[in-house]
Parts: sequence; C-alpha cells; structure tokens
Amino acid sequence: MSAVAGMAASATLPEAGMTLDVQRIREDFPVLRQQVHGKPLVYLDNAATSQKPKAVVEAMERYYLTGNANVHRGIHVLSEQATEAFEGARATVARFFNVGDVREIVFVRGATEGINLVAHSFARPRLTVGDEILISEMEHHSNIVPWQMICQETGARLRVVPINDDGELRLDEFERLLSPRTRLVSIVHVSNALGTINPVKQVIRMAHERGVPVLVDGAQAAPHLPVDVQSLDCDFYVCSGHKLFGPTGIGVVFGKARHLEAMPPYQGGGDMILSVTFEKTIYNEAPLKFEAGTPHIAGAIGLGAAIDYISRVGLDRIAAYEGELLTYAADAISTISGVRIIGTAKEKAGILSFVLNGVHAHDIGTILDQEGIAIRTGHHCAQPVLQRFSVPATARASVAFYNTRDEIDSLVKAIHKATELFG
Ligand code: 7TS
Repeated sequence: MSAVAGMAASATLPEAGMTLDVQRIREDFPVLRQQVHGKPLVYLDNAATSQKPKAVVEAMERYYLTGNANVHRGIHVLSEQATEAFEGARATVARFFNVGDVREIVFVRGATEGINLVAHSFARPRLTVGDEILISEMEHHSNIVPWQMICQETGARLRVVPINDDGELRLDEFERLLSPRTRLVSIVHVSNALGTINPVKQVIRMAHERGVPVLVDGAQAAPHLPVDVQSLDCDFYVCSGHKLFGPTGIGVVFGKARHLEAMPPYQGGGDMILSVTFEKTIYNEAPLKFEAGTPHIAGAIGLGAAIDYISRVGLDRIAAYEGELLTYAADAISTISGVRIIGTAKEKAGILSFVLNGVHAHDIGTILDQEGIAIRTGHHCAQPVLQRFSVPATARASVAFYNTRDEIDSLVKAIHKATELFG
C-alpha cells in the first residue's frame, strides 16, 4: 500500500464486538467540540451533511501534501501512487456495498449527479412516447426532476407510487402501477424528509418479475444501514460521500456491469477514451467511460477513509445504536403538546421530522440555533411529500452515530422552550 493510500487507523475506535463507545468516537470529530451562541454544539443536521472524522481529513491532507499527482496518466512515482490510492478507494467502496466487480463502481460528484447519469445514459436511449418511469411520492427533488426532464425530451410519462399516512410506500399501488410500459423504477431507500426505510428488496423483486430495472437512491441509507447490492439485486445504487462522513464533491454510482457496458458515456473528454481521431473516438470501458476529465482524487481518497472508519465502527452496530436513539427522541418529542411527527413508518432510520402547532418550522430552527442545536427546517428538497402531509415545512432533526441521549435531551428542552415562547 502506498503512503497516500495507507490510512492511519484511529486509535480511539472501539474494537469489533464491543458496544459503541460514543464518547470515544466523538474525539475523532473535532468539529463537535465547540460552542455555538455560548452553548455546546448539538449537531442534528446529519441528513444535510455529516461531520468528518480526523482520519478523512488526514487522508486528504496526506494526499495533497505528499502525493498530489494526476491519475491514470503519468509513469512517474507520484502519479502511480495517486492512481493506486484512487483505485484503492474504488475497491473500498466496492467492498462496502458488497459489489462483485470493482468496475461496477463509478465515481461521480454525488447522488444527484449519479441519478442524472443513469437518466441520461441508461434511461433516455430506451424511452419512447408513452413509456413510463415509476418513482414514489417521498422522493428527494434529485430523484424527481431528472426524470421529468428526460420525460419531457422523450414523451415518456412519470408515474408516482403513493404513500400511506404513516409515510410508508403503498406496495399494492406499486404493484398496480407497474405496467407493461414501465421502463424503470427509481426509488429512495431511506426518505430524507420522513426517515422511512423502504422495502427496496421487495420492490426490486416485484419490478424484476416484470423485467423492469430498478435504481435505488441510497443517499440517506448508506450512512445508517448495511447495504449489500448483490443481495438487493438492484440495477443501480447511488449515494453521496458527504453524507457518508466523507468529503463533498464525491459520490458513487453502482451499476450492474452489463448495464454499464451497454450504456453510452455521460460526458466526453479525457480519461473516458481509448483513442481519439477527428473522425472517430473509441471509448474506454466502464467505469472510466463515465469519468470524463480529472476526477476528484482527494475526494475519492477521503471517501475511502470515511468508509474504512465507519466499517471499523460497524454498520450493524451503528444501525442498532441509532435505532435506539431515534426511538428515545421520538418518544420524548411526541409527548410535547402541539407536536406532530411527520413520518411514523414502522421502519425508520436517522430522521425525525415534526411540526409544532402555531409555530413556524423556521422559528423552531432559529430558537434551537440559539441553544446551539443545528437542525434543518423547510421542505428538505422534497416538496411533494410535504404537500402529501399538507405542511409547507417541517423541523427535521437527523442523527448520526456520534450523537448522544444528552443531546436529544437538549433538543427536547429547546423544543419546550419554543412552545413556551410561542404558546
Ligand atoms: N437523495 C436523497 C434521499 C437525499 O436526501 C439527497 C440530499 C440527495 C438525493 C441529493 O444528494 P446530493 O449530495 O447530490 O445533494 N438531501 C439533503 C437533505 O435532506 N438536506 O440537504 C440535502
């Protein structure tokens, strides 16, 4: 392993088999050790972006300070080391999602670019007038708008699977809407506005029984649950590095090899070609075919370090710990008078959205900020699902494995304060 690729394993992580030691984990996240408005920072905006352990920043720093070079080109030592580190990160991502073939991992800027890539290179060439793309009512805008754009260009139709009052996918409606015209299902794994965990394995099986491929938007699932793309059997899986404790500007598309091989490139440029003349260009193979131009090398290295870090903590352990934290928070918040939790699915991860009678979500956000508590308020880039619940905005607390019960207590106390101020 090169100096760049070699990750300094954090000394503060618990060993496998031990319970999650949150206080020790928090030492790896210096950003959490600060005061905001004179109060200890309580960071509960992890669904927007999560904080980075030192190991991530150090890996990126090491690359820039000691190993910076472009990849896939030079024959000099630094370039070879950078290529090794970049491709090593791809292998780390592949292992994390239990991908069989590392060539099935394409680096992109984030989940949004990943969905756009699949929309342009996979869906668009297959669509004609009257064809249908199926999404759900709980999608983030990035899993709505690209499909609307493709539908506009091709004459295809966007169809939407409704959800029930708890924010769960209506599987009966999904079955009904899967038609001979359905060309693709694109569905969120964990909703960023409700926290619902969708039964994606079942969705994929039902779609596949009718020969329909499935894209899963894993932006909010990958940081909270173990994800095994071979077991899911999804055709595409996308996620963002910055929600996965890695840097911004890097994300991942998993695509089945046979799809990636058959798909035309997304963008043209360097690195995605084998040879170019003015008459004809021969494209590189996947995944490089989809990675035109100099990639975000430091970003990929940082993401690899983030995955190494959370893999050592253990996704099973993270899921169990966060599940308890979420239940603790939901129980406490739902007892506050005037609170309505938006999203009460049986299976939830990471997210607690709520509204407070007579208090605008933005006012809750402002009061909480004064208490040092960071949450997100608004429509969370998922306006249709908020319309489904007839609310223009919610206050959303979203947890990560470094959050504590004490922090939830601070949140509950601050919400009480908001009710007193406005009640
Ligand atoms: N899909 C889901 C489910 C998301 O939650 C988000 C971002 C995206 C896709 C897009 O990810 P990006 O990294 O490409 O922007 N969600 C949020 C959020 O809930 N608050 O800020 C960003």
